[in-house]
Amino acid sequence: MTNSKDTICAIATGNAIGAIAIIRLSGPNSIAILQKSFSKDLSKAESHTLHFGLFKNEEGKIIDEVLVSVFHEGKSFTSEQSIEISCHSSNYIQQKIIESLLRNGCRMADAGEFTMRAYLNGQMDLSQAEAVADLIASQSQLAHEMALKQLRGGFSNELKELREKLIHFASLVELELDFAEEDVEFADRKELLNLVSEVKAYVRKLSQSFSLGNAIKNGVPVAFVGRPNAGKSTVLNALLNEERAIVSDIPGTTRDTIEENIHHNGINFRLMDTAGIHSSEDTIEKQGIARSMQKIEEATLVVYLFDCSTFTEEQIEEDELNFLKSSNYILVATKGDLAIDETLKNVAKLSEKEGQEIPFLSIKEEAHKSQLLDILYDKTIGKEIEQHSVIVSNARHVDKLNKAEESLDKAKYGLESNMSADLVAMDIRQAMYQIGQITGDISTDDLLGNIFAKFCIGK
Ligand SMILES: Nc1nc2c(ncn2[C@@H]2O[C@H](COP(=O)(O)OP(=O)(O)OP(=O)(O)O)[C@@H](O)[C@H]2O)c(=O)[nH]1
Ligand SMILES: [Mg+2]
Repeated sequence: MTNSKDTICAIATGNAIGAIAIIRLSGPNSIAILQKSFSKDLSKAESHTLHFGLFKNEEGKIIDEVLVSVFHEGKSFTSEQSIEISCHSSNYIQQKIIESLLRNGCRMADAGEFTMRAYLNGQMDLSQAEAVADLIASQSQLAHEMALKQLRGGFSNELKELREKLIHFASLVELELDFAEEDVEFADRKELLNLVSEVKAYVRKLSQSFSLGNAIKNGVPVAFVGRPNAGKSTVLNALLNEERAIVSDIPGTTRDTIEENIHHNGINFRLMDTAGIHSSEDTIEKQGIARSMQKIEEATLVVYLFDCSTFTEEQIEEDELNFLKSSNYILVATKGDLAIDETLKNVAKLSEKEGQEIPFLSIKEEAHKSQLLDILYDKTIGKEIEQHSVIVSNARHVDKLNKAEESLDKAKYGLESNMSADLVAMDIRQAMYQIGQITGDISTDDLLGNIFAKFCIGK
């Protein structure tokens, strides 16, 4: 566990190559330690001021011209006295500065220690601290918005309020236990039942948003599947605007799966082009087809593409039976430019039978690309995002929420069936314990160690 009396330092800008790098210090001796190497006097420097000067090693040799930011205790990210040194981003310079700082009394920060200190010093709760990591890792607009929302409070405040109310009632119920002989009821059972139901509903709403949160955070896997020559690779290339996959009129062109990311409506879609599925004796093709099957399982949405100019209903039925059955899939007709009246009729018939609209794609139509992406969005994110104003994206949180819900269920049952106060109180306490672990009102060294070890050094 961290000792906040130490002054810690680390490179905050990772291994990124850029014009400048930032080295961070936090702890009671930050200014004093830097002062030993810095050419300007910082003894009267006010908080949030910048100072340009020379960073020198112990022999007085100039290492770099740097810009130093000063933050006083109570006014920094960690709430401790802090310094940020902006230097030129040569690895050599960074290492030399770190060496001097270590020699002058700093120690290297552990992974996530700056954020852990911010949490321990009450600057943020635990779920907000975790949001710092999410914010840094965010790769798409919605992932960024979600992390930012959580960093600014998100569902923590509401959870805290509900937990406070539960604490109040749990203590009343426990008080009753002290007067067991007298058969008194301090906690109004009806009110308590309402509260337990309210908390349970909220907890459930949060945990149900997890699949959406996970999709926003980690991207949505979408598999393009179908028979050989259906036009799967052509569609992938068109969406990516590059000749990523080989396209040819020889059936069985794609042997391996190809995965690429594309952003649409703030979401990262992981597109997977797969080998055309049919019965094959070719060993390599067979392996490719096995991979296609695996991708079908991985995908949140499977896009089944069929050539509208050659398909038969029997073929599609067979494929639905063979490999689409347990997946969430949509049908898409390709080679729309080759469609004749009869094709249109056949697809319309199929569409009616399937109970879904079947869009036509053609490489000749630029507009089809964004139409397909809109469909992917609607079928995966679109409906759900309207239902969830708060979104959970952290697996640890959802685990605690599920456990809290279990205990609340028990408490609810206990209240409804007039069970003894001590049993009800125990279930409520258990729910509070789980909720408290999300916000960090309850934390153990192990829990914190686990969470912050996943951070990088310098965060
Ligand atoms: N006219 C027309 N031809 C298309 C269209 N899309 C694909 N094709 C042609 O159909 C053939 C097969 O396309 P691919 O994209 O390689 O098909 P695939 O589904 O990836 O095939 P496999 O990798 O063999 O499973 C190629 O000759 C493409 O040029 C389209 O919209 N219109
Ligand atoms: Mg292909």
